[in-house]
Amino acid sequence: MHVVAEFVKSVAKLEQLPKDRLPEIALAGRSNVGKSSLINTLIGKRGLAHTSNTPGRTQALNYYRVKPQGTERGAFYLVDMPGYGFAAVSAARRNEWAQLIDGYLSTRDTLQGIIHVIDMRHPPQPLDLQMSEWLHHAEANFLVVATKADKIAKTKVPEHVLTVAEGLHVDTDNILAFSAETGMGRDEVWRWVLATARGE
Ligand SMILES: Nc1nc2c(ncn2[C@@H]2O[C@H](COP(=O)(O)OP(=O)(O)OP(=O)(O)O)[C@@H](O)[C@H]2O)c(=O)[nH]1
Ligand SMILES: [Mg+2]
Repeated sequence: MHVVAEFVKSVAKLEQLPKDRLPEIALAGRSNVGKSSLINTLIGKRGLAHTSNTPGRTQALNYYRVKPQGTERGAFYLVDMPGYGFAAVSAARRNEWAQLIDGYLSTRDTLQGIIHVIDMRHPPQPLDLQMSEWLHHAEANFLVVATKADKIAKTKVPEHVLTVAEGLHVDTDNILAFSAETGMGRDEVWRWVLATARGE
């Protein structure tokens, strides 16, 4: 898929959200799991979304406008969010992020879908389950992306995906194995993103 993508803006307060009503797909997940890397892999531009070894890199809702080329498909936004569960930022800052994310997820009417990103090396933790239960409760359209597949043996990937599914109480049909390093799962995530952006 050839797309043109650009960083549009960084939103720290709900009043700053774009008003053009393009469809949006947001990335949620624990800090450092690879949300920003997933955006870069999808777009095929390494430095587009800022990534880091240090958790807490993404500090606001970062808007990327994506326009598929050579088709009638319309533009949409990928929205990179700060990660949850990062202990090293101050309680006040954590609270600010939580309010921004909660407010965004529960009120944004142009939000078409949410990608819940999980590091497949580790079984889901309580905050991950909490996010998953929130998605179910809100009847949100979501996809779980279990990433960093390159960090474990290929033959073990299905086992890890199953552990993630059980830990999040989701069906394995709603999970894709992914790697920002090898590009594993990229096409499948793209298919979901494009269909979701069209409201399918
Ligand atoms: N091996 C491997 N490393 C990855 C993968 N995805 C991300 N990483 C690494 O994991 C670290 C965190 O990635 P980010 O994309 O910054 O994570 P994030 O979820 O955006 O983190 P916050 O913005 O802090 O919430 C970086 O060092 C990435 O290079 C992957 O699929 N495989
Ligand atoms: Mg990030």
